[in-house]
Formats: sequence, C-alpha cells, structure tokens
Amino acid sequence: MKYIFPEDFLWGAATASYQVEGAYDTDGRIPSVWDTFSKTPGNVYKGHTGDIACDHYNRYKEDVALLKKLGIKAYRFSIAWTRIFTDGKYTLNEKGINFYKNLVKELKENGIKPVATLFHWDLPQILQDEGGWANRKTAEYFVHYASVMFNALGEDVCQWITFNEPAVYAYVGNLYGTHAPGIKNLEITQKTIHNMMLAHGETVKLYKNSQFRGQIGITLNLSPNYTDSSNEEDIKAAKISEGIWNKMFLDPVLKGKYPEIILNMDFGKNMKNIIKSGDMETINQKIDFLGINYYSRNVIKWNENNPLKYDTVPQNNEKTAMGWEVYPDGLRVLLKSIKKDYGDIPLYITENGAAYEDTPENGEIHDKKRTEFLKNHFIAAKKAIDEGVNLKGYYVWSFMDNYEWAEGYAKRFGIVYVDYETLQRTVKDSAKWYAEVIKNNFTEE
Ligand code: IFM
Repeated sequence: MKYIFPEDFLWGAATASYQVEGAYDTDGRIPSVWDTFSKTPGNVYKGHTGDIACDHYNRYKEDVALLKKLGIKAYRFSIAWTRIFTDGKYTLNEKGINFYKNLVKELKENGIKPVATLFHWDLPQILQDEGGWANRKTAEYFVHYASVMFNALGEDVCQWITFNEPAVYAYVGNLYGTHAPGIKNLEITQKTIHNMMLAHGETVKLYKNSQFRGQIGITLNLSPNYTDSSNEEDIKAAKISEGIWNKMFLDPVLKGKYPEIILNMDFGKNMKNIIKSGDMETINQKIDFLGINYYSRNVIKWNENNPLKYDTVPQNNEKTAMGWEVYPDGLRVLLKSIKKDYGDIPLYITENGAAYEDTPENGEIHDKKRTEFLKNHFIAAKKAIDEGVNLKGYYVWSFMDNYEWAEGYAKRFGIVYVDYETLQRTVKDSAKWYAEVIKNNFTEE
C-alpha cells in the first residue's frame, strides 16, 4: 500500500551545534556547559567530548552538498550561543556569526530551507557560573542573543525554534544530573523550567514585533503515556507522567498556565513562588507551529513508594540501541492527542529516528532496521494526517552520526555514517531510501 503525503510536505533532516560542529576553540568560541561536563571524568562514555565531533564547522559545504544530493528540502541546525558573544552576553563575535551566515547562504544557494534552533543545550559556561537557567537574568541575555540572530539571519531563516526539548535540559541536566550542567536539585530545576519558558515567550514577542516575516515555534520532546491496566491509580500515574514531561511545557506555551496536577504535588508546589505577575501571559504568545520530537512511548503504573507516585514499566517489545521501545503507533496517538488538547496548531516532527549499530561493509552501510523504523513512523504520521492532524513536515534525526551526549560517539542516529577517525561521510542505505521517499512523496508498506 502507498502512503502519499500532502504536496507541500516538508521533508528535512536535523542536527545540533555541540553534536556536530567540533571546532571547540576556533574563531573565538567560548566553552559551553557541555564542554565542562564532558571534560569532567565519569560523566560521558569513555570521556568523549564534542571537541571535534563531525567537524561540521569546517565541512559544512560538503555536508550541504550531501543534503542536496539526497534531495532533503529543509535542514534544521542549531546555533551555538558560545560562538556569538565573547562574554556570553553582549560583546559580539563576528567570526562566529559569520559561520551561520555562511551556512545559511550555502543552504539557500542549494535550494534547502534553513531552520534554526536557538537553544539546543549548549549554554555558555560563563552564564552557568552566574546560575545558568535558574537565574532569571539568563532569560534576558537569551532574548538579546535571539535579537542578534534575527538581525543576522532573519531575511533567510524561514523558521525559528526557540528551545529544543527544555524538559530534557531541565530534568536530565538539573534534576538527574546525567547531562550538563550536572546538577541534582529540584528548586534549580523548577527555576530552569520557568526561566526557559519566559525566555521563549519574550523571544516570540520580540520576533512578532520585528520586521521579519518568517515563523517561530518551540520544539518539545513528547511521548504518549499508556497504562497496562484500566486501574484508576495507574491512570492517575499516567497523568502525572504526562504532566511532568509533556504538559509542564505544552500548557504554559499554549494555555498560559502550568498543569494543576503538577502544581498540586510536592514536585511542583514551589512553582507559585517562582512565577512573577505577568509571566504566564508573557509565556503564552501565539506560536506559528509546534515542533515535536518523538522517539517512543511510556507505559506507566502507580507506585505509592515513589515520590512521583509512578514507575515506568519496561516493555518486552523490540528496542533500539538506546534501549527505547520501537512503538510507531505512539506517534499517531500523540499527534491526535495534541490536536484534541491544544487545537489545530500546525505541527512538525522536528526529530524522529533511531540508534542502531552500523557496520560498514565494503564502503556501504546496510542499516535495514533504521529504514524499517523510519518507514513505520512515516506511516504512523500519514495515518495521523488522514485522521485530521495538521502535520506539515518531518525531520529525521539525524542527518549524520554525531555526539550523543552522555553516550558520546557510541550511539549512531545518522542516516549518513561518520567515520570518526577520518571524518569521512558515507550515505547509509536508510538515506538512499529516504531520498526516494522525498522524491516520490510517498512511502510503501
Ligand atoms: O541526540 C538527541 C538530540 O540532541 C535531542 N533529541 C534526542 C536525540 C537522541 O537522543
């Protein structure tokens, strides 16, 4: 059966600055929290860092040529705040800004839409030293940084994403401490959430009041929450998980409030001391689209002894190399629930993909499982469109293998293989298959 996508469907691929750029001390770049975190022994698999990564900073022309060869219509990249100012705040670094001007120019010349994310976790360390996102001032610095980037690239970047996965930055970086900045503190996490949300709202407001006519939105990592039973407590547990991971970000952005279920728990009750008058209105700006990063679902059950009152139940289904359950229909279910709860806002899948072990064989990579994964998720997305969801585009994560945070280079998500010794790029079978999907605008079961 053929699954045909809408005519103007935007097929893209995504990366992020710290994960691909390398060139960590080139042209005035200053350290980010990820430079500090990755260089602290014990934090990242085998002590891997993003110092060199894919060397995209120096090889961006080659990478854009590859995007073009594959027929990819839009490239979602992120801007390293650490390249834009020498002090993280106000002192401009023209060389850093020029890198993004050149990248965007190269994309445009090759007919590829540039889509820029302003924050994909690489906060300047210098700002972390002043409290990071838990410091309300960081939101002010961010808005200034955004204004600089709008002025530099606003004519050409057609879509802006303020934040990538603020939930992961807040919880994994500031509560579990297994990502940068490596903190384990609930109050810092709450302030981090609120100040990121505030920075998002202020930035959208600024952009809307500018002369630029592109679009602006935010990218959230979202998973639908299932239960194994129809037991009332399990259903409540799933609502808590949904509240913490999804609604804590969806609700302020799209409804101007944090979810009651979380505010009424120990986990969230301090939020009322952090929110200042007018903040929720500021956060609740009209966005042009919502970006969704989908990887898997959660299956949840009640646990009285867990402070959050829930546990995640491991499933016996097929998993990726990250240990994440492969569950394509969760994407359809998620997309439909967003429409039901938040209305008909245009949606993009800003990330979806899978890590698998890839073994080059005579210069080829036969990554059948990745192709299957993508195909089944594309089909789930198409079913959601047929069921009325306003899905406008889809970015594969990732364009190329890269630095997978605490997993270092051990996990490969790319549709393009990167040899980390030679930095040579090799198109995997999944990329060849994706190029056909883009060309035909359909996929087949
Ligand atoms: O690599 C990450 C990306 O930076 C954010 N979303 C999830 C991906 C896979 O873990």
